[in-house]
Amino acid sequence: MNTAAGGPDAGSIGEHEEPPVPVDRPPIVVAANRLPVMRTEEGWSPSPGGLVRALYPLLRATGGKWIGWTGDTDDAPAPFHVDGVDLVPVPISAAEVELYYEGFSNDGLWPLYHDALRESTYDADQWDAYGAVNQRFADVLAAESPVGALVWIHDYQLQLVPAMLRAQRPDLRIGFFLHIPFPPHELFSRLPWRNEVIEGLLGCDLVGFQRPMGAMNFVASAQQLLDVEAERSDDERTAVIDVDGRRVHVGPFPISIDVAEVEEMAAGRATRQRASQIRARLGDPEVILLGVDRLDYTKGIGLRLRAFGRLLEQGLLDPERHVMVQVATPTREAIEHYQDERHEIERLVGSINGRFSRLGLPVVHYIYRTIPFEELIPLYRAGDVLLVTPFRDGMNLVAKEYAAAHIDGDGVEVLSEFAGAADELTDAVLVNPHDEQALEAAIVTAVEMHRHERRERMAGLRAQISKFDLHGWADRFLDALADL
Ligand code: GDG
Repeated sequence: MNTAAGGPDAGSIGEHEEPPVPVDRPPIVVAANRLPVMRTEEGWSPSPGGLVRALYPLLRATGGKWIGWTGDTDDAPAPFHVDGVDLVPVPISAAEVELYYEGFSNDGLWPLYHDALRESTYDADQWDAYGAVNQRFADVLAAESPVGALVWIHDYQLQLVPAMLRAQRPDLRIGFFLHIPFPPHELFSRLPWRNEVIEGLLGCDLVGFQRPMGAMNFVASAQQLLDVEAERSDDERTAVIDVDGRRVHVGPFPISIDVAEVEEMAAGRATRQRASQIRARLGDPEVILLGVDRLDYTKGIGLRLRAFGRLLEQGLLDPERHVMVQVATPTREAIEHYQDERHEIERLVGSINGRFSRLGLPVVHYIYRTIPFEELIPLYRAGDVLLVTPFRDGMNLVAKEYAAAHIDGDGVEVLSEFAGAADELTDAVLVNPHDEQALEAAIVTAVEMHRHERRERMAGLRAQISKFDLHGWADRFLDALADL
């Protein structure tokens, strides 16, 4: 997961009322690249992030564990407890961070799984390190998982773990969830180690994806590469694959956010005051257009900046009435594609501001920092139009957080069809961001939308996210795994 799949937000586990955990659940063991803790001056403290908050109560109540890397390469502490949960560190060396994490995972798999938006590096040494780290995770899981446990492995860094674990512990029920898209076979088949990755995932009992399309892409690749039998459901959303007399279930499990938590934060008086203060600081514009993303080339930040610049140029937006705020959180800064993307975005911000800003009043406010979650919520509230324009995105939690924060019932989202969130958030202004004119038109539609329509659409977005929140997502996956 990236930034704990819920972002580097703040707050500690246990502050909110925890949903009841079914008492008859077997122990749950989670494996993810990162452990859900950060080192502070007082010792380890739970990392902020929605996923952690959703899973922690389940682990605590079932006597479960979390297995992952601490983020430090210089030591691997013995297992420890935080907030009543056992945490088991997996050591990763500095050389492995370069090869397994920055290399194979983030410079090989990440671009390939996102429509091959950048060229992937396929390097045998990186692949070997990926295999070695995956084997280490599998060994730790095999040693640490109680008999009959449900093991839930997360994301593209750990795709070989399921088969490696099954080889040692056939008694376990093994589930895997991919937070990013699974590409169509034509792209996936570029991967020199494509068969090994599919074989790794087929070690599962249950493989979950964000969208039905990802699930079906995976099934198609498994059939083409390994000649396995698969039975698809009539609606083509789920399938069962036969592997060595075992049945591997495949389906969509779209992730969500902790809606109640975001609403609670958004409802405070301090948030309201801060939102008005932000608006005043921006020069009291009529419309604040907002983007919040990791600075990743998949997120389409440049696309929306260019569209904003063109609309100013054509006079369809007015720098005195419309301003843009773009929060771009630093990420994977050691990788060249990310350095290039940052330069391009900063060049665009500079050129739009040079052209359209007034003294003391930039037209694009660009923040290249991670800001605290308590600061992000008033920004969401202040934002009149949210721009979510990825070329490809597993889900996009920002699109859901924005709707949850808009307890005032107002606000519009422009949302790329290529984000997983587009399957559910059909009340957003959906757009193909590759189409320059369509993107401009979508922004204008959102900016000019009548209040009545804005409120209607926001009600639709809010109803949708309340139906399926993060706790429901975790329950649905674990129930499906437990029932197999
Ligand atoms: C992967 C998939 C999928 C962002 N900037 C700041 C900040 N954030 C938080 C947001 C949100 C999270 O980070 C980003 O959510 P995304 O959905 O865009 O996630 P990715 O990092 O790309 O992660 C994605 C996700 O996994 C979950 O399955 O949705 O498709 O790529 O929560 O709030 N948080 C704070 N400061 C920031 O500056 N505090």
